[in-house]
Amino acid sequence: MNEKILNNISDVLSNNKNIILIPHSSPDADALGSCLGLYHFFKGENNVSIISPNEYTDILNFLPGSESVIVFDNEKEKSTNLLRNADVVFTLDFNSLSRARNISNLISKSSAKIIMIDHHENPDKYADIMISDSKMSSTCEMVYDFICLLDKNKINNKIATCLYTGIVADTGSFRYPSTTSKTLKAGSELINYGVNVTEIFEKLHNNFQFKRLKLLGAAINNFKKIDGLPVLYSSITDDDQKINSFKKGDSEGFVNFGLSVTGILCSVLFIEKKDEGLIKISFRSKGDFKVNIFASRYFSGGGHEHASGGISKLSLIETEKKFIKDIKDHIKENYE
Ligand SMILES: [Mn+2]
Repeated sequence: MNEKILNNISDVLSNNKNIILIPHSSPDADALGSCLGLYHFFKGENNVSIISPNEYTDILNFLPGSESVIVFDNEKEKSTNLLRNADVVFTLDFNSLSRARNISNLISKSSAKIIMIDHHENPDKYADIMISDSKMSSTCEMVYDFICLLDKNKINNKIATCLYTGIVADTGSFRYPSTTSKTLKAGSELINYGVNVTEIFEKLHNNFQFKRLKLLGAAINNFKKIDGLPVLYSSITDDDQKINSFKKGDSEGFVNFGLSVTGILCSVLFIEKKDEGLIKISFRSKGDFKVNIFASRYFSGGGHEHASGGISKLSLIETEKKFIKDIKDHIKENYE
């Protein structure tokens, strides 16, 4: 972060401001962790609120302060008023206003200064102050650096717990290629504030209902291989979800199992959403295979090089057919 940004930020963030923190829709641990980290940092000297565009998985309810998160879908009037009176809006862990769904209009109309902190590629230029670096492991690592610059002395156990959780979630516990020595150093420094490493691991990974295990079974059973390509794909049908009482976040991480197979470089999961009339798609990859390019070209999506999302409005069967053709074309064009 250069000095000019820091000066601008010090101007914007003098005390007693109305600050709103916004994660992307269906926030994950990194999005919510970065909001909550900043929430605890600013609280006391400012009026600060977190507004999530929609509901999120209750797995994240262990994060300190999560009870104060306002869900826009449930409290539209309150959220709108808060945004109307905001001096500063942080958008965290997303690169395009559309990822804030129904809030995006309110953000673009707002007279507040907008500060983006994010690690996704190709960010839109909607923010007054843009702190964007796609080489960073997580938004939480960036928020850690940001807080260290502003006032490291204010870091406490709550802030450290929120930021550490986002970092471990986005790096697969410090294993993904985005993990750098700086990431590990941030993790190491955060642990010094008394972060309970084991408890966070248990809450994130060993905290599910039995039905979610059965849903995972269905997803694993549905994996198929495309002949001659290092690609696996699976699907979760609407019925699979009904039988197993699907809740938001339940399928998180399922797609990664495809990458556990020797030689597989790309794994894809289709999730049928009959009520929304679409298929949600998760793409994961390793090595040179960049799924964000594929996702944006063929499935109106995007994200990180090795972890992206997309959608399809075709039926599940048609989507799978289209995918098989598209991925063959794409690999032929780019990798052969
Ligand atoms: Mn992230």
